[in-house]
Amino acid sequence: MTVTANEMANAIRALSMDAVQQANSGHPGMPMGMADVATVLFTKHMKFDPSWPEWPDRDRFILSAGHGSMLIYSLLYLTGYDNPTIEDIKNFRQLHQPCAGHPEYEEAPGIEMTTGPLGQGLATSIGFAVAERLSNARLADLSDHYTYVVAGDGCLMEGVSQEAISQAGHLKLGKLVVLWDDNEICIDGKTEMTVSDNQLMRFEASNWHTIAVDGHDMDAVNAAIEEAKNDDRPSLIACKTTIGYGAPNKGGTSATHGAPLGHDEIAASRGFLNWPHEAFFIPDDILSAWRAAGARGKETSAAWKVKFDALDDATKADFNRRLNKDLPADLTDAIKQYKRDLVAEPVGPATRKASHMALEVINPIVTETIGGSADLTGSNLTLTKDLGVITANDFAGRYLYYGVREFGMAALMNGLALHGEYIPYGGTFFVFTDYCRSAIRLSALMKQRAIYVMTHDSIGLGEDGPTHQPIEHLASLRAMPNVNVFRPCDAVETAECWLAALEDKETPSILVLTRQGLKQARLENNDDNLSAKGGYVISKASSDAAVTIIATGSEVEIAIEAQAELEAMGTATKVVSMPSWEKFDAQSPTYQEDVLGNPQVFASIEAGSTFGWEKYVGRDGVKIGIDEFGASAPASDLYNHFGVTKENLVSQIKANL
Ligand SMILES: Cc1ncc(C[n+]2csc(CCOP(=O)(O)OP(=O)(O)O)c2C)c(N)n1
Ligand SMILES: [Mg+2]
Repeated sequence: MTVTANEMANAIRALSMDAVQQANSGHPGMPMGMADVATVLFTKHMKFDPSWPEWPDRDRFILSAGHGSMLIYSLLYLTGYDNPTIEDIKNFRQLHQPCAGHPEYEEAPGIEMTTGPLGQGLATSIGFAVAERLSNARLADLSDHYTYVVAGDGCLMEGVSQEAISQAGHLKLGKLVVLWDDNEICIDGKTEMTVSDNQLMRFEASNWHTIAVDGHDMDAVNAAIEEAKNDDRPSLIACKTTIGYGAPNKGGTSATHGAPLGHDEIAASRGFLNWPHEAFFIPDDILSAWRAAGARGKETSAAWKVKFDALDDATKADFNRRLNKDLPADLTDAIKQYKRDLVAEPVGPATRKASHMALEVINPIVTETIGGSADLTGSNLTLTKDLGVITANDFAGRYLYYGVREFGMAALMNGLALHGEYIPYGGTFFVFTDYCRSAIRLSALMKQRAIYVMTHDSIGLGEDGPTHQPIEHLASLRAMPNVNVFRPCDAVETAECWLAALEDKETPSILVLTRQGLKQARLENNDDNLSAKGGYVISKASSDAAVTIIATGSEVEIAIEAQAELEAMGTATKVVSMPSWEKFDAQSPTYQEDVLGNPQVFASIEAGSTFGWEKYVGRDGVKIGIDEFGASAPASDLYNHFGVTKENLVSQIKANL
């Protein structure tokens, strides 16, 4: 007897309800409801090869409704990926096991990104779809794949979905297909309690193609996906489903959303679905049918490999270099030369301008950078000469105007990075990292090299006032694991921080840059990347230092002025520039002690929250900073008002000596 598509879908349902029951936690409703849609997608449309999960031209599958993780684990197991195994599925949600509560990037190939924060999978999928077009514009023969997304009601309610939908429609991302699990259920109950949007009209208003189908009618789903693939706009397929389909009593209710069905309901479901098999057992014929579906892509992937192998050696080497996240060999020397030039002829630009100058060196060499800004290009200074602009009709360029969509930008950047060949950087005002924050957190969690160019970094921006003046942002971002926060003090350090950010393959970086001009502090050449060490002595003491002042960014200048005054009074003082806490903390204890010394008084100065500086200056140290909101006034008045001055620094140090 031949296996039916229904039986194949029921294999997903059974694995999902059994794994959640065994873990005694998890979300059976979504995978049971979407099992039919997923079966059609994976047996008839998805282009993938479980024996070569990294195949660059594979279709990407993003489970934006990440709580339904058992859907993707079931699909990967059934279609024949090495991981997860059935044993892994039995260990769903256990310590050190790949089948984590929500899908986690790198836990198993086939999981293209970490999902769970609703809406963000959808927003990041836009980045995957843009990356596909970029690659297509560069090597047309080698990039021609779809990005499929499963999104729930929650994903569509999240604000970031609007930013993403709007940008995707504008860029005419025709190879993006979103399958919406239109089950009318969320956790608190029916969606009618909270939302009355006409979703199809919402998407249509943003230039999407939309279709509505019965998500349990596999022929209709198949036809809809076919139609979506052939439309040159991004497509939304509203799949009307029953959450927990197969559970005869709990199905259709939020009871199936996030809790085990219970033994009685599982037994009833086995009856309802005509699935008499014991837990975790998939009959051979059904498993074989799934494995055959998984093997569909083998020939296509082999044909792709033939095309790739036929490329010239230089093109192949460059492609592989990008995928390995290696940088072009000549970058380091170019930055060294640029630093020598700066030292030979010192300049005093704002560090945002210094970042632009560094990018003029970097972008012609590192041709995989994709720049952009959330409508602040002229302020963030992210656009360099040689970057063409990316538009709906031309993806040959390297600069994306993100519009005023900070969260969407950061999520999209993650998609560009995850796709494999690109290094995204994007700018906004530093104060609006708050808008990007959840996506920065995913960059860090997924170890993605996304570079955030955050300008207007303090009260130094002046008259725009407290809404635009970051205070707590440095401290709050330093608290986030696996993020480099770089706050360079001049053009030399800015170039060094850019290089360090690019070299860190598994860590996102935030470049925190000034609006106002800064005197060049680095006046002696050093070919080493001192900023990459996080902190170093930028101005030595005349003898054994009685005072160590640690400063970052715009306050290094003030620290050096204070040093001159203290030295003039006979107090040996050194200044440590510390552009990155994270990098400094990663150095050896000997290096750290050497830099900080053993003075009578430690002092820190930074135009932001003093929170955390006691780590370096101790509880009795001097901490100059700002622990309240800023104000609207010229920058120099603000520095005086908040006491971020040489005078205050010197007098507090003297009081502590
Ligand atoms: C940003 C965010 N907010 C809240 C949650 C918690 N949460 C997980 S699932 C869910 C409800 C989602 O409803 P829906 O997308 O319709 O999923 P379904 O119940 O249909 O499976 C919520 C609120 C989350 N994961 N992410
Ligand atoms: Mg729902």
